[in-house]
Amino acid sequence: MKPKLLVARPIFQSVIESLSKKFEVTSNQADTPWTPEAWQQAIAHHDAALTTGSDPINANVLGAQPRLKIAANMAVGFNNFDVPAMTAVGVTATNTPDVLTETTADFGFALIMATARRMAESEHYLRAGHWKQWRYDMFAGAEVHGSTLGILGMGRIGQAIARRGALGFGMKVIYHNRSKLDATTEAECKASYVDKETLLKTSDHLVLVLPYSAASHHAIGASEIAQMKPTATLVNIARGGIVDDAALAVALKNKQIAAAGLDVFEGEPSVHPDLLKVSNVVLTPHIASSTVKTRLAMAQLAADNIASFFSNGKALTPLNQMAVK
Ligand code: 8YV
Repeated sequence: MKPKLLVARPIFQSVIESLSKKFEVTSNQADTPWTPEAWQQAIAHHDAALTTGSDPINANVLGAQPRLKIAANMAVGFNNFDVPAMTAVGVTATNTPDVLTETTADFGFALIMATARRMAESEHYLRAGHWKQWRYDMFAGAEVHGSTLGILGMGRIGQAIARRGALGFGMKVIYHNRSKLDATTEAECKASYVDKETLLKTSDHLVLVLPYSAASHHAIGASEIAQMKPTATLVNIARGGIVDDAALAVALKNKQIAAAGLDVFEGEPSVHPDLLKVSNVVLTPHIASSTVKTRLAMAQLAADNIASFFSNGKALTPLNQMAVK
C-alpha cells in the first residue's frame, strides 16, 4: 500500500503527478480553505504532509500519537511548525533552504530600490492622471548607490543582499545578527558587524531578513523606528510580526522615517488599515520567492524530502533528526 500524502495547498501539477507514482495523494488543488477541525482531521489520516507557510503543525494539530511521519514545508521559514512538539511525537520536519536564496535577495533589493526611489507612489500619481508637468523635485527619493545598507539577520538571504549592495551598488554594508559571521564570510560579503543600536542609527536603508520567533516579535517597534534617520527606509521581507505594523504606520504618517517596503505583514493576508492609508509605503503580497523557477524548485525540494524519507529514512533538508517510526 502506498503511503498517504496530503498536499495542503495548490502546487505545480507536474510535482503532484510525480508524487502520485509513490504516494496516494490527496491534494487541495482547489485551494479550499481549511477550518482548524478539517485540518486536524486531514493530518490525522495521512502519513505525510506537504505544507506551506500558512499551514500549522503543532501539538494540537498532531495529538499524542500521530499517524503523520513527516511534514515538508514549501518555505525556508518554518514558524508555522512547532519543531520541538513535532520531535516529541516523532514527526520529521523539513524546509526548503538554498533554492530560494538568490531569488528572494533579488526581491529584497527590488523593494529597497522601489522604496528609496518612490516607484509605487509615483506610479499611482501617474495612473491617477495627476502628472501635468515636470518638476525639479518630483518624487525626489533617497540615493541607493554609495549609501549605507543595514541588514538585520545575516543568514543566507542576508548575505546575498549584502553582496548585491556592496558589489553592485558600492554600498557600505553593516549588519546585526545573533552571531557575528566568520571573517572569510564577512570579507566575501564586504559586511561589517555592528550592534543593533548602531545599525538603526546609521543605516540609510535597513532590510529585515531574520527568522520570526518569540524573540524577534516586534524587533522593530516605535522605539527602534525612533532611532532611525528621518531619511531612512525600512524593508521587511522576513516575516510579519517582526515589525510592529501599527507603530510603523504612525511613523510613516509622521515622516519619522522616509518610507518602507513590506512584503510580509502581521496577520497576513490582512494588512493593517493604517498602512493602506499612507503613501510612502510599497506593499506586496508575500511574493519575495515568487518566480516560476524558484517556486517549482521549492515544491520539488519539499516533494523530494518526502520521497527520500520514505525510500531511505533520510529527509534531504531536515529541521530535526528523527528515528523512523
Ligand atoms: C514562501 C517564504 O513562499 O520561504 C519562505 O519562508 O516566506 C516564502 O518563500 C511562503 O512562506 C509560502 O510557503
